[in-house]
Amino acid sequence: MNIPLIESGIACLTMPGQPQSGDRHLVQPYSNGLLVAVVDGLGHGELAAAAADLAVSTLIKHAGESVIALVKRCHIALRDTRGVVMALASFNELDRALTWMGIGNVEGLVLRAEGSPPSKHENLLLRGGVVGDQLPSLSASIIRLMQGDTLVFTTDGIRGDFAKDLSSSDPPQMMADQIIAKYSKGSDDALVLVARYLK
Ligand SMILES: [Mn+2]
Repeated sequence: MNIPLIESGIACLTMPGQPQSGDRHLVQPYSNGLLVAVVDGLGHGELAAAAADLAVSTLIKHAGESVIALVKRCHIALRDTRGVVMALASFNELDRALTWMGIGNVEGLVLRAEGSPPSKHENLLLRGGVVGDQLPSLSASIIRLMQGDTLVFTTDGIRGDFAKDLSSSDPPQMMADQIIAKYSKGSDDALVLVARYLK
């Protein structure tokens, strides 16, 4: 039987008083890999959501390209919008590796499957900027993956200290639900994406 590349979990909250969230996520397979991302449209409500939707559709269309190429494509596509911040990760099955990068106010880590609690983790390299407005110089990092390693991406509606609570033995959806329940600020849209490498 064909084992999927990842098991994912997603949880989100809309800022109180707003008709819709400006936070989006995507999980998009491509040949020999899979792209995941969280996108936060600047501000709140409809215009934020429109910018985030355009970023997501651009990423889906070109999912197999490098994360640097993807950010550049989004930057061009989003010029007439408010812009977004985003975290991107591309799982490459042939290399058993993850290439990732973050632009602006997002958080990301990979929780290692091995080792006794507290599990070790690697932090996403973040650069300041806004996709669609002001891009930093782009550089991605690559890390090798072991079966059970778990990627966590959050938007800035989640407090940054969630890492201390994570257990790599919890199912991804449970992890996402627990992070949003315990660490959402309540003053912004919030989104958590968890992706566990299964191969
Ligand atoms: Mn936000």
